[in-house]
Amino acid sequence: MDDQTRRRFLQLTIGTFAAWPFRSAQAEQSDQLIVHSRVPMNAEPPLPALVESWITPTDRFYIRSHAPVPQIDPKQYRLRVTGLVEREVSLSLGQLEAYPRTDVTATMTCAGNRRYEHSKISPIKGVPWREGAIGNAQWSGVRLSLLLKEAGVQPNARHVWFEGLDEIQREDGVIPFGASIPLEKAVDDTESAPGALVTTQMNGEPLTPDHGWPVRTVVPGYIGARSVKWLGRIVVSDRPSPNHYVTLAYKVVRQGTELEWAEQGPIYRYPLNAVIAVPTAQSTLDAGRIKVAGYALPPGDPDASIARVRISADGGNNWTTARFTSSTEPYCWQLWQAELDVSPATTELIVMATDSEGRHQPQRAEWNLKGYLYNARHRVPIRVKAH
Ligand SMILES: Nc1nc2c(c(=O)[nH]1)N[C@H]1C(S)=C(S)[C@@H](COP(=O)(O)O)O[C@H]1N2
Ligand SMILES: [Mo]
Repeated sequence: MDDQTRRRFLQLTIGTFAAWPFRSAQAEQSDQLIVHSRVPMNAEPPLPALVESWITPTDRFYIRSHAPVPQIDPKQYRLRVTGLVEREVSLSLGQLEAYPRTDVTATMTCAGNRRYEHSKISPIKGVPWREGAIGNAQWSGVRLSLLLKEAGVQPNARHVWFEGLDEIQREDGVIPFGASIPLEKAVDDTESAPGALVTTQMNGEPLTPDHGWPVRTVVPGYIGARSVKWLGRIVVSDRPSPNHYVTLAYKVVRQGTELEWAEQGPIYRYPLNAVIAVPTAQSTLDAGRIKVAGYALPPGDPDASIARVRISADGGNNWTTARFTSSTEPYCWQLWQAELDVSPATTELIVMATDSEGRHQPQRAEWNLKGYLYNARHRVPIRVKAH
């Protein structure tokens, strides 16, 4: 452990003991994770473990929850589809599972992934995510479009709201987590990816409590906040959800004036991103040829993919093209590796991804008040010893 890791570990351990009486089965799941808070659970995997496999094992998948996992009785559970529909639908778990199923592999990432780096520009409140608030899983469930067809959408419908069964304590009372997506996205199905999936399984197993058991939405291409866990209700509406996490949180604002909050729309898609996972920051390496590995995320745009990932060991003067070690699937990250030479003069590695539309990862990310969507070229400081 280096000093930074040790300090972090101590902080986290203290956090654990403070939350000890509330420790539950959820905690065991996080053995593989760096825990930012236990109640609610917020945790991410260390980077080298994250890029070991294209599909992220569930016990290495980041967890981002705003409140403790709600207690749900599977026998009493009903998923309701209501609002601007011809007929309200209310489904037990058994009824939901009887619908035709769709499998999709999709990457989920928190809008706050890499917030820690944003915070170095100017401090930001919120979970200090490193680069691990991202994972790629196989999700299985029922296409949202199928449930909407079943309910019959009225002509003036424009948005679909998702409401969780969790109870988030806020100054103005207790609210569930909520999200909404445009109706066009809800029905934007392709053969390989649904616009949105009402999911009951992750990586071939029932969802775990931390990841939304028994039912969550998964919205490929959108920030994680639009994939609502512990889903209780789907509401079809002529407007976006009035839930706090749509009307206020998850917006890119810089000053935070009331006018700015009102003017900015909710974030939906995530941007192009790439991160170096190996070597980790502050590593000491021998001079010569080294292996570099990481992930690259195409933007959550139905037509985009990753075209190129390049690494520089000299501040961006020379670039080495990485090779992909995973396949190209829509709305999925790609893992990559590169070999390059370093010398005692090398102080930093930089990655830059380019997408199929020719867009590069930016040199700098524009700071914003909540620290969302940080996607600047990832820079990893290293030390290189002479032979
Ligand atoms: N009900 C509910 N759904 C939620 C959240 C939550 O706190 N409550 N967090 C959201 C956020 S911000 C993210 S990034 C993803 C994280 O999903 P995961 O914990 O399965 O990784 O869930 C989203 N869905
Ligand atoms: Mo998130």
